Amino acid sequence: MSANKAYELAKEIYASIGVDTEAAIAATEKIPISMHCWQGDDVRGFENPEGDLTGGIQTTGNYPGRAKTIDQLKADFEKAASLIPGKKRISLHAIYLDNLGEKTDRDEIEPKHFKTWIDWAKQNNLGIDFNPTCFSHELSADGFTLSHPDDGIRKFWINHCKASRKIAEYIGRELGDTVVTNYWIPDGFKDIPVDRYAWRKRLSEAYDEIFRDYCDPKYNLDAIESKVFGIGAESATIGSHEFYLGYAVKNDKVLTLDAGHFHPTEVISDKISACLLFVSDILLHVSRPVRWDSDHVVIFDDELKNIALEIVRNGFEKRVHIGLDFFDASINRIAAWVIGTRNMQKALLYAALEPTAKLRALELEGDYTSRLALLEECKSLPFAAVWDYYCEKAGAPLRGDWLGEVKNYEKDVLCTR
Ligand code: RNT
Ligand code: ZN
Repeated sequence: MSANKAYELAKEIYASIGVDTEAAIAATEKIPISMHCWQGDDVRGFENPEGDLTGGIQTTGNYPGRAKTIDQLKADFEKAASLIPGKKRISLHAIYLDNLGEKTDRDEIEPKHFKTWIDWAKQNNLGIDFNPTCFSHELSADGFTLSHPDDGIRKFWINHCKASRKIAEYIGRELGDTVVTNYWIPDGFKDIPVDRYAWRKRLSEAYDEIFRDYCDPKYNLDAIESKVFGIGAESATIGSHEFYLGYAVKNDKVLTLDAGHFHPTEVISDKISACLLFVSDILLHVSRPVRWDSDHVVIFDDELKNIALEIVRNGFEKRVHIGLDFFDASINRIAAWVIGTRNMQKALLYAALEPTAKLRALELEGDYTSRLALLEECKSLPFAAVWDYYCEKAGAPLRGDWLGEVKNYEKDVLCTR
């Protein structure tokens, strides 16, 4: 059934509380979502696809059909993207390189290793974001990279990050777009350290070195990601929130907020407005922590809506770069991408349909009774009708129609791998 009939009624209902559904759709269509490539292959990459995932992060599950080549990953990503409305980018990790048949260590990567990704992104009208990969490598095996006390090892990772930054700038130039490069390192202690300051000082100096050379901000922005703890590094994380917030403010870097990287009762939706008073941009890693940084598929829950509301209410669409970061290997990986990304889109549309001006006025008047009443009434407005119409207009499947396509793809493609 087409979405039109229900949409016409929904449009009237929203208009009666002063919300323009067409404007909400137009605003949502413009916001890009950076889909992480690593959902497609359990964060393995193509440097050594059979190698272990290390660095205190984990994908659990062994659902069949994981992408094992660049072409497979591209095909899977295209499939997923075709089932999602709105503007999309792809976030690539350095380990997704095309090594052109030659063993290439992390400090040797060059723009040429990402040429096929760039060509493909151009064909598919996708933006690209980038990430150096400071894990799943023999030189990160003891849990430290940029803060490592060994000069040689630390230098290796600094060089990897520098090489990544050059690649990102190159990609940005090629696409005529700004790439956001995210630096995340696993460095941390399983047990209680005695000299936290020294490790953090080394990390800070390593970043100074990485960012020393000029890089055109038109083509690359550097983002730094904190964490509360990782598996096997429970007692101290060198790159903590205070570390990165301080570094970003002092050095004008983009601050990355990952939804799974804080204590369980903290939420990143509350941090956006505070951090944006002191940093120019934020990169989000929208994820779903279940009791820990478990990276479950993003669902349409209150926190997701609150993240979107914080962005849209304040007009932060240009300053908050929305990236996804989850990896579930226990369900169909393409479905995971589609569910999580459609939910992010849904949340942005939901936020754009809020009668924010009215709510703000009530708040300023101190009429918190009416604020609560209206906020709760908003939850049962005919949002679904607008969402369906948005999908139809974007040429994306309506409601659950995408699932059949994923199941067919599983049968025809994934199960033959
Ligand atoms: C790890 C961080 C990091 C990674 C990706 C693969 O806890 O969230 O962003 O998930 O870079
Ligand atoms: Zn993350």
